Amino acid sequence: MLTVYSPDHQLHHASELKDGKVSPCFEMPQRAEIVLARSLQVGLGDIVPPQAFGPQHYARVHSARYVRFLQQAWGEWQALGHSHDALPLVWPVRDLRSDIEPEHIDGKLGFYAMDAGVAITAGTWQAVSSSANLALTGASLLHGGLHSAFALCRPPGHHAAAEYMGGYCYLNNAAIAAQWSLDNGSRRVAVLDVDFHHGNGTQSIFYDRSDVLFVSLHGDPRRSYPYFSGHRDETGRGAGLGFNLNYPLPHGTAWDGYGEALQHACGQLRQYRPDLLVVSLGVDTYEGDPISHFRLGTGDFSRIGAAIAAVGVPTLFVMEGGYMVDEIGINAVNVLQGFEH
Ligand code: Q9C
Ligand code: ZN
Repeated sequence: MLTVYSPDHQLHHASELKDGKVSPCFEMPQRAEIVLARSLQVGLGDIVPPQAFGPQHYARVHSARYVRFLQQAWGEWQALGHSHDALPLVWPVRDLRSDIEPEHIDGKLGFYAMDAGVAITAGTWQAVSSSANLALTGASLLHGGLHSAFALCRPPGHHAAAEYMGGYCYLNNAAIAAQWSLDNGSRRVAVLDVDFHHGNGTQSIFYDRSDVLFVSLHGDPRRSYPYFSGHRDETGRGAGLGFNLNYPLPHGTAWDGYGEALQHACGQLRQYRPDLLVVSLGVDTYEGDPISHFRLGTGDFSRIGAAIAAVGVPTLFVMEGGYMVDEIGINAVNVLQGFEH
């Protein structure tokens, strides 16, 4: 399988708050480098660079002002004399006003964020736009006739919605690729999200639509991030009713429970008969993951790939989470090899 990769991701290496201290994000540059190294080691296939797409493609699923904010935030932050990461720290929850975009960067950061896990740094825009371009390049390669491709995206994307970032995600790479495919002749696209965390951003972007089926397996939001979405009763709205399927799974889920839910999910995907399947590929379902609590073993990732292959449609894999850095390469590439065999 072909891998789309760019070293630009290294320009984003941010900090987050952990245990009352500022420390490097779990979402760190080594993640993508280790996946790339594993892809090369097993001879997965060619490594190709992204084509230059632009903000107009991101604005098909994000608002234009949000894309502009991402592009300009570091400059605004720097203009105030700051040199360390820009972190959102205030949010318009419940009855606070969210109809007026603040002018001050501190206000804008909170306005366009769902949590504090999305620092903006000097290289963030370059890294996130490049990450989106990897997914877009993958979509265009499949449009050209390839049966599968792997976009080694970093930063990840599935927590980012039309107008907010969150959970290490800025631009929703999977959603941008799905939309590009619809804009270029696909009639139905499905997104299967196997990251440990619910893909709230992707769900939100396509919630009212029947041309994108969103299916997600994840830790039950009663105990797991993002806490405020991912319940089973979120099934879509209006024309989108029935085109959003959540499989919240209990703490400690291992292959028995996971495989059963995945089989069911893949049955739904097959019935939908999409022209393209986009897989939000997180491997933070691994038993050794430092911030998640499923118990999948390394071999189980090959089974995920085989189950996805059985859906039988052109498939674009888009990298999302996975924080056990030592094993992230083996686990991610096992999915891709499981798909191919
Ligand atoms: N103590 C993705 O997997 N919360 N994002 C971390 C750590 C945020 C995960 C808390 C988790 C976001 C793409
Ligand atoms: Zn995750």
